[in-house]
Amino acid sequence: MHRSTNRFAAAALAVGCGLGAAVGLSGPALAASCQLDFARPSTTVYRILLNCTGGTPTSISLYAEDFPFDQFLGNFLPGQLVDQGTLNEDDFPFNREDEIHGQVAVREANGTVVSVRTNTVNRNF
Ligand SMILES: [Ca+2]
Ligand SMILES: [Ca+2]
Repeated sequence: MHRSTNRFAAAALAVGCGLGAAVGLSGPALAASCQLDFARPSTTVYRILLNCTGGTPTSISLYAEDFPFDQFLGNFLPGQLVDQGTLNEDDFPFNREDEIHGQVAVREANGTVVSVRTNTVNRNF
């Protein structure tokens, strides 16, 4: 009985150390960050513009901020076109300003992929 309890404690300790090491490696000074913006090549679509430091963006999940829950809009590639209607997330009953942010998968120089939240773009899409 004691033996299994100790084994569990050791496993928990190992997991705890692993998390600590991961946090240490991606500390504030080295953390990747991404700036989100949209270009409008035509009236019906927008192009996703991502400017990331600390790594290369590989994909982005877009979300619309809607209290109390964020609405998932879909997974996209950097530079991909998105329909205007998708980004116009507050369109009923009033067409209000829309709030879009992204969660980006960024590949760091050492090959590690981290998840980075972008700024929020407030615009009438
Ligand atoms: Ca909203
Ligand atoms: Ca809107």
